[in-house]
Amino acid sequence: MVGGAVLHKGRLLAARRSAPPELAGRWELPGGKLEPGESAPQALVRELREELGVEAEPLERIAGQWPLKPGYVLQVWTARLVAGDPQPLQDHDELRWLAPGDIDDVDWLEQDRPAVAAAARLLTGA
Ligand code: 9L3
Ligand code: MG
Repeated sequence: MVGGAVLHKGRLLAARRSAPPELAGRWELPGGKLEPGESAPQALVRELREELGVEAEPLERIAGQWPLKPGYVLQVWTARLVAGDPQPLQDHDELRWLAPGDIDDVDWLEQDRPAVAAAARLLTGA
C-alpha cells in the first residue's frame, strides 16, 4: 500500500475516509494498493489521480513502513501537486490542508501517524 504526503504551500493534505464503515470518518494520507507491475510511485500517481483528480509528482520516500492487514504494509512518499485542485472524488468525503501546528486536529488512522509526523517535521524544517 502506498500513501501520499501531498505538500503544498506549507501544508499537508489530509483526506477523510468515507468507507468502509469501520474506517469512515478517520483521516489518512490518500493512496491505495499497487496494481501488478506498478512501482509504488507509479501507483501513487494513479491513486491520487483517481481519488483526488490531480496530477502529482512523488518526491521522496518517508523512511519506514507500517503494517496494515496481513500481507500489506504502508509506505509513504512525499508528493507535490503538478496540476489540479484536489477533490474528494472517491473513497473520501472531506479534504483538509493542515499547517504543521494543526496536524493533530484530525483523527488520523493509527498506521498513518508516524509518516504524518515525519511530513509535519519536513514542513517545519525540524
Ligand atoms: N490504509 C491506511 N492508510 C493509508 C491508506 C491509503 C490505506 N494512508 C489502509 C486502510 C484500509 C486499507 O489500507 O484498511 C486499504 O486502503 P484502500 O485501498 O481502501 O485505500
Ligand atoms: Mg485509497
